[in-house]
Amino acid sequence: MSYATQKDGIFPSVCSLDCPDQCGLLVHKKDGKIIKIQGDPNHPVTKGNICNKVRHMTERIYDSNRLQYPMKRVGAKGEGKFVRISWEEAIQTITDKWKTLISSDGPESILPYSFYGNMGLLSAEGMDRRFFHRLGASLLDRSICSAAGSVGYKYTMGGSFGIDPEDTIHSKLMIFWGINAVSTNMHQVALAQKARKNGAKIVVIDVHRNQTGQFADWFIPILPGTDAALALGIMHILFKENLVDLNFLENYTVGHEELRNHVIQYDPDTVSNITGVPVADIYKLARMYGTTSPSFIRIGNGPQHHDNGGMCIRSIACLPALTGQWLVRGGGAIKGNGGYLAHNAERLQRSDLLAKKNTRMINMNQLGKALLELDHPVKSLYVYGTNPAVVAPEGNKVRKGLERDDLFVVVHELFMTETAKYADIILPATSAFENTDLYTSYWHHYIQIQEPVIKHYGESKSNVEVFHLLAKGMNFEEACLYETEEDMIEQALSHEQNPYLAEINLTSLKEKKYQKANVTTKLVDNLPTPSGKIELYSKQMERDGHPALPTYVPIEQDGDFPFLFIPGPNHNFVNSTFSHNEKHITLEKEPRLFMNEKDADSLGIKAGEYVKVFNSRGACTLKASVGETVLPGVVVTQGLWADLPGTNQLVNSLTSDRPADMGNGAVFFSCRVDVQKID
Ligand SMILES: Nc1nc2c(c(=O)[nH]1)N[C@H]1C(S)=C(S)[C@@H](COP(=O)(O)OP(=O)(O)OC[C@H]3O[C@@H](n4cnc5c(=O)[nH]c(N)nc54)[C@H](O)[C@@H]3O)O[C@H]1N2
Ligand SMILES: Nc1nc2c(c(=O)[nH]1)N[C@H]1C(S)=C(S)[C@@H](COP(=O)(O)OP(=O)(O)OC[C@H]3O[C@@H](n4cnc5c(=O)[nH]c(N)nc54)[C@H](O)[C@@H]3O)O[C@H]1N2
Ligand code: SF4
Ligand SMILES: [Mo]
Repeated sequence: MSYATQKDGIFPSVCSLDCPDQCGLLVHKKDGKIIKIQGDPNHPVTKGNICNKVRHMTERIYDSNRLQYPMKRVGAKGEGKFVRISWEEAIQTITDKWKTLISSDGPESILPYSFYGNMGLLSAEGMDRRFFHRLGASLLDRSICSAAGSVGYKYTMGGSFGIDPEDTIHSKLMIFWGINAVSTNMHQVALAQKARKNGAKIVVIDVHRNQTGQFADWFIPILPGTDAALALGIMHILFKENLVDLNFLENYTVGHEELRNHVIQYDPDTVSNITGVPVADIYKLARMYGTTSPSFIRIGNGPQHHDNGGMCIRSIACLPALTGQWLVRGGGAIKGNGGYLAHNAERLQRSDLLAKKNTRMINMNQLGKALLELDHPVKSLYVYGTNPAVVAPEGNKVRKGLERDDLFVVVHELFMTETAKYADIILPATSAFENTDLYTSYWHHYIQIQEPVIKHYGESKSNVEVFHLLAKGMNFEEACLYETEEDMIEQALSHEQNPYLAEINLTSLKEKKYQKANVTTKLVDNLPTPSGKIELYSKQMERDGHPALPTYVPIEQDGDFPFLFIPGPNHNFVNSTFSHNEKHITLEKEPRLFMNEKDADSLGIKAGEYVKVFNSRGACTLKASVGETVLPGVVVTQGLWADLPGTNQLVNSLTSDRPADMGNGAVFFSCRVDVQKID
């Protein structure tokens, strides 16, 4: 009997959220309903601990506001007025419209728009890709999250490969660099606590003294967008004071002599002026880094959401090589670890179905532009696993685009999100607990299978199920569009190019639930860079129009507004997920604007007062929190809040859609604003 049909018991599951920790879960059921969710005590990384968000996940699964059946719009776009329809009518309406559009405007007038609201490979990048490849729809460049940093890291290290986080308990120095790990990677913090018991020092480099800053032994505040300069300043001192591992540099890197000469210009005075970090602290940090082993850097997403984000991560990623840390257990860095668990994307996504179709690529960070400014306009948008009206930059432009009368919008969702309110047709989505799917972490080394633990909620359907129906409605005949979840998992796991997956298949996963990538080689013996070595000097970067050596490039001026605005994630939501759930809203209370006392004083703003935050793109209203958690000239807010009645808190009204230096990444944290007291 499947887990879903059993009324009572405890069943294995996986957290589907976009979070590096990807926990193994145990789901407790009574009378067919989930009554409790706990961390799997046997999972080697989860170790029985999960975050508060998911401990309260049952409140979301059974939230009375959850969407239960398909609906069609009866009010104006954005108004949120819908009536119930059948699945037959929904699929018929969508496929009729798409057939008409394909003959009048071509298939590229249809744009799928998705992200990782559910990290399951089948849900997020499986049957959807097959379907839209077959259709010949516009392609989406999914660049909103870590694109710039991933490209930057790849120039140095060849791909998404760092160390095994389980080894970091051996580290003696752990640097959390631009990551709010207490909120966003709690199991790395648990490992840090173990390391600290063994004598490790914890350093946090951030623009905001948030919960992770408070956890640090030493918190180093830095000005936004200047981290590459700090990394280069550390290199300057390491070379000058002979704290580098020449043996390692000779054997495992290219370009260390060029780098040594290049970093002469980044002396501590210069770097201090750029970063706001005092000269003495730059020396202290560099000497600590140069003399402590094993040292580990957990590179976060913050520093790469900037104009210079790719180069910044590329620069930080050079550091462990200078001190030879990649050969020490517990030494090195993690930016991402997705490379170890790379699956067979060709077989899963079937890009061959796209073969002779002449389509185009649209950057998801420029959705507003794509909806308003293209010569050959997008006529239909199919949204799943993301909430662009809240999370995408230039929010006002996005919402204006969504208002277009001639745009046919379908949204597949669990909740009436801000985006769903603009839909012509809304389709109800299952939660991940209702599906079969395959999960690979981008931080730890485990791969996990999810089998349904509860039945479908109302008439909801999974992404895979909806694409089966859409394929049928479009009269597509390819067998791969109708394959089962288990077929797809087998195909994703049969990947001769990835030896680390050798022992892992559908049967073994069904039996064991999670398995570790079988990493048998030393990372630096096996780097997928052009030279096979760590590229301190990168010819590829030169060919791509970047400086070949790590370099500090200032962020753009972005108007005359006095403050740099950092709108990052919060503790109790995951992006905008949970922003519609009462329990999580109560835990988080309301969005605040953290500002320095000096700035607040000069504007006459007192803690607890509401302020207007604005620039040429938009405005929002936030509650001021005054203190020393940010440097003067910097303001920080947390969370992607819903557009709740009586509020004005869509922070992406203020962010720009200009692309970062690499990977078409987003520049959420490189934008300027002004702040005004509200009388
Ligand atoms: N609770 C919770 N967990 C989450 C999420 C969530 O929304 N909430 N989101 C998930 C997702 S999709 C992602 S990508 C990750 C992101 O999680 P993280 O990797 O932690 O990234 P951010 O929180 O975006 O930014 C990290 C930190 O960078 C700081 N920062 C901003 N600019 C700079 C800078 O120029 N230099 C330095 N040194 N620091 C800077 C911010 O103040 C913040 O503390 O978290 C995932 N987990
Ligand atoms: N200002 C600012 N903006 C940001 C960021 C920031 O730090 N600051 N962070 C950026 C980052 S790093 C990211 S990754 C993005 C994330 O942004 P999004 O990808 O939009 O993430 P969520 O807001 O969590 O929205 C995911 C949606 O998917 C839905 N969903 C969940 N499971 C399923 C499913 O199985 N099927 C379907 N059809 N739907 C499902 C959920 O209900 C939810 O509404 O936001 C970006 N935007
Ligand atoms: S959100 Fe992250 S920490 Fe919380 S249960 Fe899911 S994977 Fe674990
Ligand atoms: Mo993300």
